[in-house]
Amino acid sequence: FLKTPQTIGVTCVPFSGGQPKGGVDDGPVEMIRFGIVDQIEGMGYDVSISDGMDKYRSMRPASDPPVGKLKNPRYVSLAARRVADQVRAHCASGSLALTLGGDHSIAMGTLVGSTAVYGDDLCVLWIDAHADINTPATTDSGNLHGCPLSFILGLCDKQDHSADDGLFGWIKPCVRTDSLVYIGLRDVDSGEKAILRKHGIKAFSMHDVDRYGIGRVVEMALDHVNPERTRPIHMSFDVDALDPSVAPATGTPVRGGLTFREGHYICEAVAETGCLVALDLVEVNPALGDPESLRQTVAVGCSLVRCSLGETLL
Ligand code: EXY
Ligand code: MN
Ligand code: MN
Ligand code: MN
Repeated sequence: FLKTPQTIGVTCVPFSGGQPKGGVDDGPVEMIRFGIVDQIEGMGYDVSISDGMDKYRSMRPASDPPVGKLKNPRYVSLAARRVADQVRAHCASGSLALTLGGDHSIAMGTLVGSTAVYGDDLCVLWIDAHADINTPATTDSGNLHGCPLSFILGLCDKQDHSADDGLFGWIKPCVRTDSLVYIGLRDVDSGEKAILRKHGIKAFSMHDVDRYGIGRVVEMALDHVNPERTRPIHMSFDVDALDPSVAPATGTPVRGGLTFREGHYICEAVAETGCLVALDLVEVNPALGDPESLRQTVAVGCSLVRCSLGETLL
């Protein structure tokens, strides 16, 4: 694959169906309003933007009763499928696919899209307070933003989520468990811990960040999934990986998170590999908190994106 693409393909996904709080669907428009597109162009990239971002809202089915415990299953499936098409198109044209969420359930789509082009050469960095690997059987909340990885890795029982004539049947397992690594975890459900253990999935929690420092953690994470730094990287960055003092406007904040610098360091180190082909920035919820919390969270989201695309301090 071509290292460091010169074109960025942006997909805005105003979607909140993977969790119960309104407002996360306004994440993309706030980041656009803050100037993320101009900022990226200012760095010398060509930017193309997927059309029809308004369509995501109007895709909500009139009736969408739960399937098992899963909430809004049809809406999540429809939206993620559209995300997959848009991300696939950007990757296929050689662009780096930048997806602005929206809640993290949309990563079902971004990963189907990126792996459709890069296959299982692709590796995944998941930066999050949460593991987002509940299956339809293990989820307590039924919120699909806590589940995207179980679909992508193929860990769900077929009956669980295909009950309603294969609602998520379009998601074929497309990432191997040893091609995924986490950084930032600190709120993992017991069922998720069992899944991580069973499949030997590599995860660096905040405990590891405390012990080794972020520099070593990122190096170890990359060594695990990308030892030669030759595999394309998809980074899915949930803004709640950051400490709530840094990114307060998000739906499921958990204290004890990454500092401002630790978050940015991850992005800078990934940019240095030259291997980034897809980036998700999700869970910015402008409706939560006061105007200053909103401004701070949107600003940090935009600066994480810029650093991932190569902005440096000097
Ligand atoms: N593990 C919890 C659940 O499944 O409901 C919380 C998930 C929060 C997911 C956020 C987006 O990263
Ligand atoms: Mn997440
Ligand atoms: Mn999270
Ligand atoms: Mn499945």
